[in-house]
Amino acid sequence: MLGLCNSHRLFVVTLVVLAGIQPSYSSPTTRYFQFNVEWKKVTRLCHTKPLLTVNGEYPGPTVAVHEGDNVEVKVTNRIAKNTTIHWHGIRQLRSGWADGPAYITQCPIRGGQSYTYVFSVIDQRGTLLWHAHYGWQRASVYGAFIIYPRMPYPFSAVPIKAEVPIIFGEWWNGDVDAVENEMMLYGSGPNSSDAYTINGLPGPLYPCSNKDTFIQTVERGKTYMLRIINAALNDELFFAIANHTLTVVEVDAIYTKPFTTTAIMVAPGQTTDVLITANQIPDSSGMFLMAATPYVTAIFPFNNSTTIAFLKYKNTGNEKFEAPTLPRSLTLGNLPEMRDTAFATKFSKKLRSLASLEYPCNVPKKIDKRVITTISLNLQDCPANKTCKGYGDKRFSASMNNQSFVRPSKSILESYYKNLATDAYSTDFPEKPRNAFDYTGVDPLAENMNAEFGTRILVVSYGTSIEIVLQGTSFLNVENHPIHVHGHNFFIVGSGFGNFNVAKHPAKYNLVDPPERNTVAVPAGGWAAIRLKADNPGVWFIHCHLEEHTSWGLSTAFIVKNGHGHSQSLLPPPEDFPLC
Ligand SMILES: *[C@@H]1O[C@H](CO)[C@@H](O)[C@H](O)[C@H]1NC(C)=O
Ligand SMILES: *[C@@H]1O[C@H](CO)[C@@H](O)[C@H](O)[C@H]1NC(C)=O
Ligand SMILES: *[C@@H]1O[C@H](CO)[C@@H](O)[C@H](O)[C@H]1NC(C)=O
Ligand SMILES: *[C@@H]1O[C@H](CO)[C@@H](O)[C@H](O)[C@H]1NC(C)=O
Ligand SMILES: *[C@@H]1O[C@H](CO)[C@@H](O)[C@H](O)[C@H]1NC(C)=O
Ligand SMILES: *[C@@H]1O[C@H](CO)[C@@H](O)[C@H](O)[C@H]1NC(C)=O
Ligand SMILES: *[C@@H]1O[C@H](CO)[C@@H](O)[C@H](O)[C@H]1NC(C)=O
Ligand SMILES: [Cu+2]
Repeated sequence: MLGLCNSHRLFVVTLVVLAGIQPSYSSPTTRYFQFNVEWKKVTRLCHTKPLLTVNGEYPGPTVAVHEGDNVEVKVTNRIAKNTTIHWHGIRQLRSGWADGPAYITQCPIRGGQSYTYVFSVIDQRGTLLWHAHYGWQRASVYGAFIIYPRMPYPFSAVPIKAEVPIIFGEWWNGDVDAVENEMMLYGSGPNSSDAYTINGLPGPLYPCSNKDTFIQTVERGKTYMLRIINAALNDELFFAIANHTLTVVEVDAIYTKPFTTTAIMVAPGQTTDVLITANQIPDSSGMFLMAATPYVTAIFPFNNSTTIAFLKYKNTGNEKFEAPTLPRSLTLGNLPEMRDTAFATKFSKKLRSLASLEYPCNVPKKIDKRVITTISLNLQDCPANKTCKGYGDKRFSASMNNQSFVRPSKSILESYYKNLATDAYSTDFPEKPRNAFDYTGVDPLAENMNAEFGTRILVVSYGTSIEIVLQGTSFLNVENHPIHVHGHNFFIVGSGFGNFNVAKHPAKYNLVDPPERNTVAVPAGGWAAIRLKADNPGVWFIHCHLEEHTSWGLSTAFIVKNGHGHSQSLLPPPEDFPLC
């Protein structure tokens, strides 16, 4: 329960205007965007610093397109560092060159250079995000990617008054690159952020932050759609609105069976569209709190704070935003406690694909291949002559099937496409753990927790129906890992706590209406089974969307080979494709 006392005064100066885009149905068209990656001085919590932005905006510009559109985004790098941009959740059918992860599908765009990402948005609709995919740049380089449907929404009988992006992020007072460099140098846990943000604004619960508060005005009786995006770097988040329920209608740009809830859990890389109806009677402030706070399973230090924003009812007698006083009674009973795994589990179990005639659930009922992989934290012996600042003066790392992934110095997609002889990667990623053990039951610190370094990836032929079982471990600590797959959506057919059991669990899978997503929050100390049809030729990154875990090596990739049909092969690379 979060209480606010009288002394919190609110001065609204910074208002991020993101709303106001209304759907309209048009024929497919080509939409052009110019993204300049550049520094911009930004102040939050009374700290002014040069922040990495797109077009000087924080969060970055909203990319809004219609289902079926062709998209061209010219990214011009105006900084001295390398960069890339990823269109998170966009399928990139046959256009893997435009996916974005550095050294997986492309070499970076160097300072002064440009690269135009060209792709089509095919059979997808809803809310996604875009973000930088180079180092920790996505800490501030992110924005909403909205795909308006060609058909009316399947869920709402009542008109939607407005659609409002609600983007969560994290703010560091210091230099984020330095935080990343420090942790990579010493193998330590990274410094946590100084604030969580809603649309780039921390809200009044942080020092020197009253004026940086997001306020959404609503009209009583009207229904709104919140397009909620978790772009935070390292934190899963709970979100709730005081005295209002949320009706979930879509996740990761896939319609769901609508259901009502008091709060949601959204992991980095995930999106959730909810409907809210302004059906409450506000007090004299006219305000209701919206809040996001971390869902924590880590033992690492984290910032246990809460970012808040407001719903402001119109025509309630308090129209002046200069200095409304928050009443003593303003409370947020809906927000779960930070360690409420029971809530997170209950919430994720409610998610179901819509599975209607118009929007069928094409979950593979039979599979050609099952891959079982651990997703694990690790503790690496300290190399000679190095200073290590992880637990026990060792280095923290992370792995899949005991491989801590090392990115090659040239993009895997380019090497693969050009058939370059390379020892930079190999295609023998183990399809099950080499040494079976009690994954979630081992004493976290008694074991040899070293991983091995490597760049082994998977290869499958076009059209393969594959199941991947993501098995958490108790090395160091059980943690919830949001695993993101590029180039494909997948179906979460099963999940649970403890160890996956091939003799027991597949019989209980949901093969009727499992949720379809691009990022799955694998239960802390448990497993999740995902199924996908590998129908997109290219090279696709699979990784934890907690950036600290990806930096430590919790990733791999898979190659989908060309099929034999005429539209089953990867298109050639664009002319301005960045080379190393
Ligand atoms: C991380 O936090 C520690 C302790 O507060 C501080 O000494 C250090 O300078 C920070 N590092 C970076 C890169 O901000
Ligand atoms: C965490 O949040 C609090 C606000 O509750 C803030 O004062 C503090 O500086 C934040 N940062 C860290 C690293 O704890
Ligand atoms: C909102 O809900 C809280 C309980 O969580 C209640 O005490 C309060 O009176 C409600 N406020 C309004 C304006 O309905
Ligand atoms: C957050 O952590 C600080 C320092 O450990 C503690 O004093 C405070 O009570 C915590 N707040 C919450 C909401 O847990
Ligand atoms: C440590 O580094 C020094 C200087 O680079 C080198 O002479 C020495 O052999 C190294 N020691 C080990 C154990 O690698
Ligand atoms: C992982 O690899 C390391 C390094 O080769 C090895 O020491 C360790 O035993 C392996 N662990 C498991 C669980 O396979
Ligand atoms: C940018 O990337 C290229 C290609 O990998 C690399 O050679 C170069 O050193 C990088 N530049 C910077 C400033 O990191
Ligand atoms: Cu993780």
